Amino acid sequence: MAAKPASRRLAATAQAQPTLNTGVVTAAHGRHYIVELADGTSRQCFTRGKKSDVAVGDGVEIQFQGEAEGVIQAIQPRRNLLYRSDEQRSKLFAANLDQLLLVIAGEPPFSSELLGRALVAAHSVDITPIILLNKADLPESTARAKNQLQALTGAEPPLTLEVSAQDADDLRTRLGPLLAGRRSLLLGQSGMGKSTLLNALVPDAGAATQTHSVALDAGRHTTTHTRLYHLPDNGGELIDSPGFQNFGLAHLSAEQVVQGFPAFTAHIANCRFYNCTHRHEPGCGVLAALAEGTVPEAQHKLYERILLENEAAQRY
Ligand SMILES: Nc1nc2c(ncn2[C@@H]2O[C@H](COP(=O)(O)OP(=O)(O)O)[C@@H](O)[C@H]2O)c(=O)[nH]1
Ligand SMILES: [Mg+2]
Ligand SMILES: [Zn+2]
Repeated sequence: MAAKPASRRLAATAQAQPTLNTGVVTAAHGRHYIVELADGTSRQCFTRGKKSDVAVGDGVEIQFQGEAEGVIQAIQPRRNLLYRSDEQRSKLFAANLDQLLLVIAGEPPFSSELLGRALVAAHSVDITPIILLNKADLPESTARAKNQLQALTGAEPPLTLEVSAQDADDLRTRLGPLLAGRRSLLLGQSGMGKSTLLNALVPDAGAATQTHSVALDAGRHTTTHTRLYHLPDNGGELIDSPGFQNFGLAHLSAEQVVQGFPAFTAHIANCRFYNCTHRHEPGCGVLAALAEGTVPEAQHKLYERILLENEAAQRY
């Protein structure tokens, strides 16, 4: 007869001293998250207060709340974080990435401005970009896209693969080895084919998307939030993200902006002044390379635009 209250007291004590569990954030929508634990189960989690700087890919410490929920108490130190900043507000793309898959296409035409900025964002935090020129089954628009791409990336482009999301077998054969054992983020404007690529590579992604959307109360068919998927057979992790229309880089220091343009690096050694900004200084190695055509004009113009924007932002 006395056993029942005693066991209840024990249970109460165990709940009063909750242990922290670690997991990885696999979806983010507002201040609602899905966190996957080491045993493969997932919990809906939230943060207390106004804190919303948790990104998909973050390692977090959570305190369980009941059977299926949890509170994010801490974010583990990040290897890297990819984000953009538009008018004082940051949008976190994802954390702890091994590579960035930038998806472009000829139809609708991709934006060189947005691709250029995404490349700068990746290089500035040392994340390797790979360009996926999708819809290669459309030869005319693909040829146009290749010319457009070459004007931006010049003589030393990032690894670029022409793919078609419609050919799932070919995709798995060619992309599989690049994705295995790595965490990759699919990034690009809407309409480029990110979700179609994801569905070709992760056959049950459609189902996973629905589960996530329902769990996050985000509506069934929205693609408004970032999600991490596991490729089959431990083939790596793939993160799908919503499209974007701006890619502000106001959070980058002038040094980071320079680091965002690897085509400049070799020429900076030739600059006469140690604090050369590569815009108007005499004896600038980057401007000399620009005049020779070694540094693409489109890149230098983008560099100047980003610096001007960041200088203007700092004045307010
Ligand atoms: N022809 C062709 N169409 C594609 C390909 N990949 C995607 N699409 C189409 O492009 C449109 C946008 O694709 P979606 O995956 O939603 O783009 P997202 O906004 O980047 O996720 C859809 O109508 C797709 O069917 C491709 O490789 N070839
Ligand atoms: Mg999509
Ligand atoms: Zn210079």
